[in-house]
Amino acid sequence: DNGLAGWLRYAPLPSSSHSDYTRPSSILALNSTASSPVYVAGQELQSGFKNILGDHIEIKHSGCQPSAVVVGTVAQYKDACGGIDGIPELAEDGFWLSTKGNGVQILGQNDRGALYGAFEYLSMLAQGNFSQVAYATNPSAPIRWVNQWDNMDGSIERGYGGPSIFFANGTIVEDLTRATQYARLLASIGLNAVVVNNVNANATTLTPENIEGLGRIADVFRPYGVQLGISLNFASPQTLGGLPTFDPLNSSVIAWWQNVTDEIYRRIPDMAGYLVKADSEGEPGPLTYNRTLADGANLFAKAVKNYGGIVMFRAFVYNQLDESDWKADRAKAAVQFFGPLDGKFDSNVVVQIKYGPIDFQVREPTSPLFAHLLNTNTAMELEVTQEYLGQQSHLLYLPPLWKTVLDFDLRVDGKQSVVRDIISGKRFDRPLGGWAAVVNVGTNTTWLGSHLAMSNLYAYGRLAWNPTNNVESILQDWIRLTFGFDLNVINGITKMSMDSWPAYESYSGNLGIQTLTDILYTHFGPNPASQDNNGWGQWTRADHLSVGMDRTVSNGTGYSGQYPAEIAAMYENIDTTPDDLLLWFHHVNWTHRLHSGKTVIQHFYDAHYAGAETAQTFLQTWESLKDKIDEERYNDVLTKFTYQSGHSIVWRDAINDFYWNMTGIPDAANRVGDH
Ligand code: GCW
Repeated sequence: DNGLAGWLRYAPLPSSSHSDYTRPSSILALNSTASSPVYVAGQELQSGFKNILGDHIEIKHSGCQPSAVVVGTVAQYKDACGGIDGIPELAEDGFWLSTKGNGVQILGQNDRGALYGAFEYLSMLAQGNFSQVAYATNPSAPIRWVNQWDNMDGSIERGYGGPSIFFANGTIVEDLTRATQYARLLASIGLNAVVVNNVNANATTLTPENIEGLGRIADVFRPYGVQLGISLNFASPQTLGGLPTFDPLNSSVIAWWQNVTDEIYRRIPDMAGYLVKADSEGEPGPLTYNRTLADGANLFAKAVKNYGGIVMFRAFVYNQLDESDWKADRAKAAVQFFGPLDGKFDSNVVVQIKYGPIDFQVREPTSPLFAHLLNTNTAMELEVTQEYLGQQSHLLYLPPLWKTVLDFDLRVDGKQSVVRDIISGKRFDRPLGGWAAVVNVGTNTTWLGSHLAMSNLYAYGRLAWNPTNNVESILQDWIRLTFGFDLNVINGITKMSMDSWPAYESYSGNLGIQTLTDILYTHFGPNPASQDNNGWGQWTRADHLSVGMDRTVSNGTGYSGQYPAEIAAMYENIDTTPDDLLLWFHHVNWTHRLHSGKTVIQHFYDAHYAGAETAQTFLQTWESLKDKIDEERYNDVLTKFTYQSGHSIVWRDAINDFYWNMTGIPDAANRVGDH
């Protein structure tokens, strides 16, 4: 099936493109244990050579041949072949790749790093790149995780690629073939752990039978260097364990968690750690007992500490609010809850923070919490699954959106404080830190529900490895690996993908008003009325005269004051607030003029027409690629673009009509309203 392999297709290269390459004498994989990543790397290289180049190359596990492709750890290489010059000190999971001279050396700092190096080399071959390289590369941060929101019954919260590859009927599925294939895909882009169950966790995940099942998942992940993580339900000691309480400071509760943790590590000695959503959206947590969120996190941190485990504790904590209070603001919640706890978390706790202060919207300012946790490990949470962003029915290449946050300089203490350097641990000198993305693949053979959506997963891994990577060149690597070398295909998919986020933003929510999807149920399709008059705090405060959330200190919710001084000053002042976040920070008349010179309302009208028009071009571009892409994938994607071209017009008209009805302000181009 064309989707299952994702970007690991190893499609044959035309023989003209490799006429002067010399085939290696053998593959030397310096570990003969079948479950080791180095062994897997050897197999992977063999299959790559066979499929990409048509060469059958023998695998060996001992000896040392200069003309071989050698894969192993630096230490294994020293034992087998003696020393090697010029390799700098590698960080955990890093690798050295040299194709100079007659052989190839792929040497990892650890087993997993060696496998990453093999995949990088194979990616070069698959793209017809035979250049001579010699370099060391290290990941930006140790934590490069995937979160799956899979429920034990096999459904997936906000999953658009079918039911779970891990769970069905309350337990772990027998056949873990897809879990194995998933681990392979993740390893190929340097990701090192998967939290397999939903953050809205079911306590029954921890029954002895299910721990055994999780152990089987960990067993199929392990050869790929992928660790398993588990989401916890905070009330488990009570609901599963039968204790009268789940107070995190109660000794029987502490003992209960330690006991479960010991059981898990008996079966899964390399379990990565726990992910916890507590006191959020109805989930239980320490606040029930007047304990702090840090008390809650540290409970688990202590339980996993001796096993080298870590606790990802989510900062997504907020309360329902009353819109009649002008100063009420959900965007302030994370800093209010977590700011005062800085320094109170154990060293193996990482606070996992969504990129923006609300919830994966089409545009948000950087979460100010990244500027408040100077003595706490942090990670950024992204969404590959396109919850509010079209649910895989709309093309949306996400990395340009992610970059607005990753590259943002928060200017903590007046010094350069780029978010990617905060989560890597560099800026505040933290030992841990990194990345989590909600991915939500399912049993659909496209994984995410759409072939083109896989560029987001691919790019997530590449950015977690190196967030300074160029998002367009990452995309083009993915296109070549997935669809081949035809220039029309590469240029067409590149253009559509790079246009996709601006287009979606244009025909959904503009100027930082948020996405304007239905927020009450589906998170899909236009429903601007759903934003206000409820407690969710995703308000637009729109009426016939004015729109936007006043988040200034001087007259609004005070949210802008949560940023370090220079950033706070920029957002506090309407003149220095960028247009694309105007309505996030300011409440203005619909006739307010943007920096662009347009009024707010006219910008809405125009953007919706322009965005929907761009979406029409996607369908045309795709149709122009008809003979250059296999029928199965061509037709599958065609269906998506046909849908999107129509739905973008639904969006356009729904939003424009809604605000025209509200304001009565005519469209200068006369398209909107009763004609
Ligand atoms: O955006 C919301 C989603 C919920 C999700 C929650 C969270 C898992 O709509 O489905 O719950 O965020 O991130 O916890």
